[in-house]
Amino acid sequence: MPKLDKVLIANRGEIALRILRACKEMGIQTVAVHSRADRDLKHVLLADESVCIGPPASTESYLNVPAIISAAEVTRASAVHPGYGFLAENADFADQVERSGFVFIGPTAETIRLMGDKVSAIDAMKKAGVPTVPGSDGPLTDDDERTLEIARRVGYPVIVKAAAGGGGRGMRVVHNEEVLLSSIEVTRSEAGAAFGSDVVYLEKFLQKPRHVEIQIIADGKGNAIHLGDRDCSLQRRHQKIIEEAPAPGIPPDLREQVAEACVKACIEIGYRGAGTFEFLFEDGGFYFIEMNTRVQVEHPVTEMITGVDIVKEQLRIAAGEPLSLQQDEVRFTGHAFECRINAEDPQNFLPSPGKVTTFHAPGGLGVRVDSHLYDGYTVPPFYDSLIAKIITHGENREVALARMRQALDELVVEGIRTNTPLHRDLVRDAAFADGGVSIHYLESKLED
Ligand code: MV4
Repeated sequence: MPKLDKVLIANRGEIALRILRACKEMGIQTVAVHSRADRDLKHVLLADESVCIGPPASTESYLNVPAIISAAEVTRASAVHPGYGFLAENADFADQVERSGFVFIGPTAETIRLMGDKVSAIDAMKKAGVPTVPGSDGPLTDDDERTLEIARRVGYPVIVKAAAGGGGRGMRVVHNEEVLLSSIEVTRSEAGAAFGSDVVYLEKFLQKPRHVEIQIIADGKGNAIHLGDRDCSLQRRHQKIIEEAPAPGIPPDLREQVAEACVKACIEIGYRGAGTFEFLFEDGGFYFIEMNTRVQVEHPVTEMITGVDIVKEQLRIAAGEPLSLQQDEVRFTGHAFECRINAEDPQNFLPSPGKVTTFHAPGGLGVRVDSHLYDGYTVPPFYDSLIAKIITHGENREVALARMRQALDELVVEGIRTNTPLHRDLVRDAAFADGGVSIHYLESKLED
């Protein structure tokens, strides 16, 4: 059984701090690796050891596999936590970490590869009884007559997606048969250039779905549980803005049934670690689209309604320990929201890096702030603009939302621009307050 006595945190910002806190609580030593632009990150200052792994550009630091493995070697770390983004879903990285004798805190490289290919992911889930979107059930071939037939059966509009894409990259909506074959060719060549694979597949295009996802944890030894669902529909250009748990207005029996199908799928594929099943939810039906094999930005809303520390579970699983609880011990309590505070111009959404002269975090009962900010910290221009997550919990959705209104009113970030004004507006939006807006709601609201 691998002993986790020292974890190298292969990430930055709020999630690196989140991982550090879980390690400290469990008595695990921490190694921070950071770029030259990130010497002043809060978790770097708090870590037991830190190693500078390269220049500011992420390609030469946080994506620099040899530099990260070397840092693990020189610090004699036992495991690597990838966080989210960067190398978190890179199967070759997971492979190299394990081949170098360290524990990769996540699923096996094989599982990451299976889920990275959306065609094989959908195939595996369908076989396990997870509901999927009607579609080509596999890659499109060069048999044009067959392709036209598939689209006719599915019904227009359809969406053509790159098997190696995901998260909104490499897809194209097709409204009629006249442009199907040419659209497939364009998607193919874009996919080939962007991902090195021109494999594409086709699905029915759902026009007004919600994005609902299910959190699972599994020990890789045949045990898996779900921690319920989240609604992440409020997004702009595939960037989530506000998430909540549970997803509002889903019938309890349906919620349970889909979550149980996800658990069964995890057991069937021997899943290890934390994972998320992404679904589109439309007209009372769930349709699996992708699986994420990492801890997600929005994991705190699930933690708030279950009391389960998902990062600690990841560390326990990596150490070969059992999950800390069984399914019948998971208690869902109340409702939680998360607002993602970005360092960006509230008018045009352009990044707004620079020195934070004042940072006052909100507080009070049911308020959690996951942020690496402090007075005098300079937000570098090289990375994504997430600077804080404001999370509120309450006994019901109304209380959690009222707490979020107050929390956002208390938040002060001076010296840089942030999207706080947008959040203050959204938490007072009537349709959002009703619950269950579609993935298109925010973008249409911003248009007028
Ligand atoms: C879809 C879809 C409609 N129908 N698939 C975008 C990100 C990627 N994870 C999958 N995406 C979509 N797939 C079918 N069959 C609409 C989207 C989509 C979307 C999904 C989730 C959250 C935000 C979105 C924004 C635009 C499109």
